[in-house]
Amino acid sequence: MELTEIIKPENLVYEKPRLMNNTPMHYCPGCSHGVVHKLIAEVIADMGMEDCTIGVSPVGCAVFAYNYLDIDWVEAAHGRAPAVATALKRLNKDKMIFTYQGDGDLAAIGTAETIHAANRGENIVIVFVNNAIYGMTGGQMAPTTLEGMATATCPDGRDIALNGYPLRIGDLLAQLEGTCLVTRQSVQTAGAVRKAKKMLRKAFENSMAGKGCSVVEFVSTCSSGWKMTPGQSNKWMEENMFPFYPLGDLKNVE
Ligand SMILES: Cc1ncc(C[n+]2csc(CCOP(=O)(O)OP(=O)(O)O)c2C)c(N)n1
Ligand SMILES: [Mg+2]
Repeated sequence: MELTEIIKPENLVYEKPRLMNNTPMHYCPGCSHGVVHKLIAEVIADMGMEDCTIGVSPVGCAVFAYNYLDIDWVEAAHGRAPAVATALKRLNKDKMIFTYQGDGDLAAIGTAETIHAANRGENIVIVFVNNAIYGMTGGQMAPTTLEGMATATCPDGRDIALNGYPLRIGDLLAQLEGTCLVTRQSVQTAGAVRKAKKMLRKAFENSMAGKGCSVVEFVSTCSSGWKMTPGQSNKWMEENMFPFYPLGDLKNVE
């Protein structure tokens, strides 16, 4: 768009995505989930796929995702979303299918489902919100919790000797032949949101082009679980999460 077009008043209006309804969100201030929901709503609408997309919602803080976005949804048991999505996509090849999962869901309880769906090259999108913690249940340690990071179940910080190393499951998924795109994004700045949206769209396009499994990881905050203000969380994420979970594409097969 030309600059003269961009600055026209009608193009400067910030609107709520059409697919987001008026149900008040239950997310805490500063939580990344709401922004990720917004991006999904925008991408689906931009692609004109609102009537043929099915989301698979998780157990975790995003359990009510189906209340906020007016598309079709199936609720999966904790960790089982990629298995449910596999069936949905195989039976409905013309539909766009995605899972929406937290790190406890994707990298702990559903590790097997995640790895095997990705390795089978299922034509689905896996949206992975990595806040390094079990948010919904009170901030317990997850496989993704950083070394030294305090949680409800490791108040003195994650101890590698006792709890093992944090898991970069995105890197692991990128090694599998069934994945065509594994990208790590974030939504803490306007620039990050724009980049993330671009990659999310690519993931959805891949799934309709039958290229295999696409994974979009969002390095995220959990102000309540981390016991920080939203501002502090963003800063902490940039200083601590990004060095261990660097943003960018881990795999992007054209
Ligand atoms: C099989 C199973 N194990 C454990 C639980 C309890 N449980 C519900 S949500 C949750 C943690 C969710 O954490 P995560 O997936 O990281 O999502 P977040 O809330 O952080 O977004 C757990 C352990 C469950 N519902 N089912
Ligand atoms: Mg989590």
